[in-house]
Amino acid sequence: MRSHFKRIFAVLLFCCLCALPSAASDDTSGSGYHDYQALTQSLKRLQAQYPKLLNLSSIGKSRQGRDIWLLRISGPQGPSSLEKQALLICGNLEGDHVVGSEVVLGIARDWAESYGKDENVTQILDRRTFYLVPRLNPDGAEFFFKSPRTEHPGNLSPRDEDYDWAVDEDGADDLNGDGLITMMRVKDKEGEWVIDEEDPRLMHPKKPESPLESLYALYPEGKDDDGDERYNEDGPGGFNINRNFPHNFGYTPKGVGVYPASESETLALLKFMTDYDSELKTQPHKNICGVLLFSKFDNLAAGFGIECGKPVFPEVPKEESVDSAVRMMMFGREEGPDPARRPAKDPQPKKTHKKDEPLYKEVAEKYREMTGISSAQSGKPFGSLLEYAYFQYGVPAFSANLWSLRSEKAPEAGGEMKSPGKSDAIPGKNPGIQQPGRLRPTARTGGDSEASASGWDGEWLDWIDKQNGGKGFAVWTEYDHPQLGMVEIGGFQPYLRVNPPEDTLEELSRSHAEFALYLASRFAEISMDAPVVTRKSSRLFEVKCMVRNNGAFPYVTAMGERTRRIPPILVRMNFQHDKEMELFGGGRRVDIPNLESKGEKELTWLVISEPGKAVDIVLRARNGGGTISRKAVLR
Ligand SMILES: [Ca+2]
Ligand SMILES: [Ca+2]
Ligand SMILES: [Ca+2]
Ligand SMILES: [Ca+2]
Repeated sequence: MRSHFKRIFAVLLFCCLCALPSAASDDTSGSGYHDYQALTQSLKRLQAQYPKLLNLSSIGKSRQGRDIWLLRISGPQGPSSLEKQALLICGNLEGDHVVGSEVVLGIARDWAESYGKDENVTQILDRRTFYLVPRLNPDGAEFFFKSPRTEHPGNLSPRDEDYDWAVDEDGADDLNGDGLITMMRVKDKEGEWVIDEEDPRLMHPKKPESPLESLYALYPEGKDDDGDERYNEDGPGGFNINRNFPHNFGYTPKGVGVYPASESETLALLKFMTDYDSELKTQPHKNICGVLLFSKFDNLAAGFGIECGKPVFPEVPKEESVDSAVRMMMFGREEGPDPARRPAKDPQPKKTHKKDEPLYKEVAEKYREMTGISSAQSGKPFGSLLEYAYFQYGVPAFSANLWSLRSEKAPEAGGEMKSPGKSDAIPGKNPGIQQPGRLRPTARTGGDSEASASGWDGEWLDWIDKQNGGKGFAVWTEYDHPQLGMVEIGGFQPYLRVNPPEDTLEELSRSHAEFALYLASRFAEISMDAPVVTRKSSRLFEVKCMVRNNGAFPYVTAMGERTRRIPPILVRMNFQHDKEMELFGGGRRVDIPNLESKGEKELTWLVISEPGKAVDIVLRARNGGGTISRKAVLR
């Protein structure tokens, strides 16, 4: 049967030769990855070059005092940037996901250069405001540019990750001096891993029949600095900002000093989204009608909608902490929770509201079409900005992970790609490297289930060998470890599986700039027709008015209706001569909580008045285009 299936294997859409994500702080080229200084320079230069279009400000400081930059982009035409409906775009929440900030920066550049030249860009920038936060976690991102290289998803708040009362006491060490923090494997009869028979670079979980002499233990590269028999269990920092938002937060009483928005970076963004300005007498950024993120989660190519993961605190119980570090190194992400630690009952919504599903589906389909990215790997989020933005802030929220192995159909022609995936080469249902007894987090859609359930490390090796000139895997080499004896050090190079080669960044930015424009153009557009007045008797007038949503999105998502954060569409009837006029039917103030796309609502009033007097009808739709006033003379 198997041979009848079309062969599926991992293909990277933007594959290029001999490329690795590499750090380039030189900004003159306009490409490559930017460290904090280079990013700051780039943003300032853009602002200086396009002062009418861009405004750069800092929404707060990171733990180490770096500015969290916000770039506001809006065309000078039309209403003020605070009145226009806005899309918030945010990247690099996870410290190691540097690609996110590069794409946000690339989008800003693209629009700045195209405004006034490209009609679509000009038109949408004149109608909308864009808030761009390229790097929400600037401290964590700096690790990408440091040697030795080690993936660091968190920020740099000092934390005791293993509850031994010492803080940041045991970080990784580059023992073999190759500038990379990789893995150590050591023969251990109590180990959980064996070397793959076909490809000795690969490790996979032991089987019941695996001989004891073949077993290995895996550790991240380093020494046990504090003698607690755990390796690199508590390095510098930090907390993953994309786990720190106040929805579906992974709270346990053990999380001393960590609570939703405990981190300054998280709080800076939340404040920006929700703050009240006493001078303006409003929440100035209430005009945010949608959120687009670049993070490790994906609900655009990997599926659609949002399904929350089970919240688990990033720390794990003592006995598991080495495993967890290994898991992070091998899989680049945290694993699912232990069922025993699951909270008993949780009132928070965890799934896309049924009524919002078509919206998510439509956007995801358009994303695939516009970017050419048709599948992605994604775990399920918890405590993420994606969840907060939709489940609490109430706006449509999307996240693209930009770079992961994708399971695509092999091209029919072009022999280069035609090698079988590793899943065929290794016997067993779940080949590759895996946490014993657990499946890797996989994409919910986009790829056949078998490929999704199999270990991806073999696929990554395949990519390295065939598409990346063999670069990206540090070959296992012997090392005499002071505590463990003879070990081998090797494994995937840090960041390889998180950030793409730098020559893909331009195309990623271009396609995502286009997608962001599309997304912003979908927002609700509330309009009000001219009122129709009918004289019912000598002093009785009927006033009718039609309110419409001409946009592609509803005024409020179904989730937004539930959270009630977004104010309803308000319609007020004002008399020009209060003393001589009286409202006989209808309300002085009418609230319209929601209007579907292409939806309409007719409002009717009955007014007792002398003929010739006038009424004003004022509509205010904060998330639908602002204020509209209509006058009607009663005759
Ligand atoms: Ca500690
Ligand atoms: Ca320790
Ligand atoms: Ca090393
Ligand atoms: Ca230790």
